[in-house]
This record gives sequence, structure tokens and C-alpha cells, in this order.
Amino acid sequence: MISRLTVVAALVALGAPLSGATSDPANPRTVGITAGDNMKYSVTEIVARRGERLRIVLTSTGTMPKMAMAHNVVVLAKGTDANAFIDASALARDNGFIAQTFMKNVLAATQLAGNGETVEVSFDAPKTAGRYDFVCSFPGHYLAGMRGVLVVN
Ligand SMILES: [Cu+2]
Repeated sequence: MISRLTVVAALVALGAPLSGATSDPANPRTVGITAGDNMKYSVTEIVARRGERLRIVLTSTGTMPKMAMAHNVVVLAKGTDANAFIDASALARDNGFIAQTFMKNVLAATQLAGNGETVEVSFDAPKTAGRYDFVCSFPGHYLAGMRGVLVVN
């Protein structure tokens, strides 16, 4: 019989991760975020490993009607001008406030969550280390400070 210690030692020898990050699409690491009428994410920094499978779950906790107050999480490719993305997206209500011209800059995006709703998106963290902005593209929210950064190591 092979002891658990032996198995662990063998995995270490193979360089396999023992816990934590995984790129298994069926087993992402969940990051829960809430946001309310204050237009702030409860989490403004997500640290991930290159290529790590992530699942962002956003719950909106405010009281205003969805037409006036909804939130999303949009992760932007490196080098994206966030202000330009936000300006263009303010006109794109029919596409969840994501401008078609910027779709190529979007690494991941949730649907819009009205108050009391939860939305989510699963994606692989970029393969390149660095800092990637994530923003709420509902009009006015980015300027109010609804933004964060995905730090990929
Ligand atoms: Cu928002």
C-alpha cells in the first residue's frame, strides 16, 4: 500500500501543484464580489496565477431599480484605454453596456446584475503576468470608482 506521504512526495517531484490554483475548466476558483448603491466593489484586487481558471460571482445588493442601478464586471485586456471603453460603452445598453467596438478588448464579462441579482463568469486568467483592469461599465459607475485590478503572477 502506498502511503499518502509517498503520493505527495511523488507529486512534488513531478512539480504538480498540491492545492490552490487550477486551470481545470470544471473546477475554477470562485471569487465572490458584492456591490450596492454605493457603486463600489467589495473586492478591488484579485490575485491569480497565469492561466488559472477563475469564476467571478457578482451579487448586487442595493435597492434602486435595475434601469437606474445595475452592475457588471468587465475584465479588460492589457493596454485597453479604460476611459475610452467606458465612454463608448455608455451608449451600448442593448449589449450590456459593452461597446461592440471594444469586444476584442474584453477578456471576460458578466451580465448586468440588478439589485438582488447574482451574475457570474468563468474564464482563464491571462497567460501573461501583469495587471488587468476590471470595471463596471454601467454609465457613471467607473468614474464613481467602481473598478479593480486582476493581478496575474
Ligand atoms: Cu456598477
